[in-house]
Amino acid sequence: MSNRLLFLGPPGAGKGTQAQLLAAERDLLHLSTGELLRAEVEAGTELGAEAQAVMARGELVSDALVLAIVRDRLISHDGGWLLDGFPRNLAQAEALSELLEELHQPIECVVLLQLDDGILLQRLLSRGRDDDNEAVISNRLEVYREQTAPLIAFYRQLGLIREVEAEGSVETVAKRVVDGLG
Ligand code: B4P
Repeated sequence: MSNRLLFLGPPGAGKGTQAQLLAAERDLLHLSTGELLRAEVEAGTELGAEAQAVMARGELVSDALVLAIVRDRLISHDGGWLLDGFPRNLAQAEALSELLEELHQPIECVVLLQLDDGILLQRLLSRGRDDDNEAVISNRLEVYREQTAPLIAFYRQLGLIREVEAEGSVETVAKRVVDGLG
């Protein structure tokens, strides 16, 4: 059973939704960089102020900032984990590999959620978070294609990718995720 997992996929594919379910079922630490950044914004910290404007444009927050957050959480945690929305570019993926080598905790599986742009757009528009308007979503999709999608080849080459079709109900997708993990 895989206890060290990444969830990868475009914005709105349901990474957060599925990661939360699986983490609860397997008692894993669920680390969502998006959630952690939104919590910093909410708490009005200096870090949150820095992240807020970047997130509102649909761009990626600085690697150094996100890495510091993840590093802190992983170093102080004993047990399995599930990373959701991180890494989001090659620099983050390489930094994560170094950190995990240091911790002797290699990734066991990368779940890739795949979904058509049309459905992504519908899901995000109906969620209606601050960064869920059409212009910002289209920028987030572009950032995904340019910066995050290259991670698919990066992890495929390591034999870690499990592709999951993310269309259908939350329960249907959850079952596919579990089946994909074997
Ligand atoms: P995230 O918080 O990661 O959000 P997301 O990619 O937009 O959504 P996700 O795929 O998790 O979809 P969800 O389950 O919520 O990122 C937000 C921002 O934070 C980024 O743009 C960036 O600025 C910043 N950020 C985060 N991580 C970063 C990093 N590592 N480096 C730099 N910047 C970073 O689902 C979406 C909606 O669909 C929900 O309303 C949900 O209820 C619904 N849904 C889910 N599954 C469904 C299903 N099967 N059927 C119908 N609806 C479904």
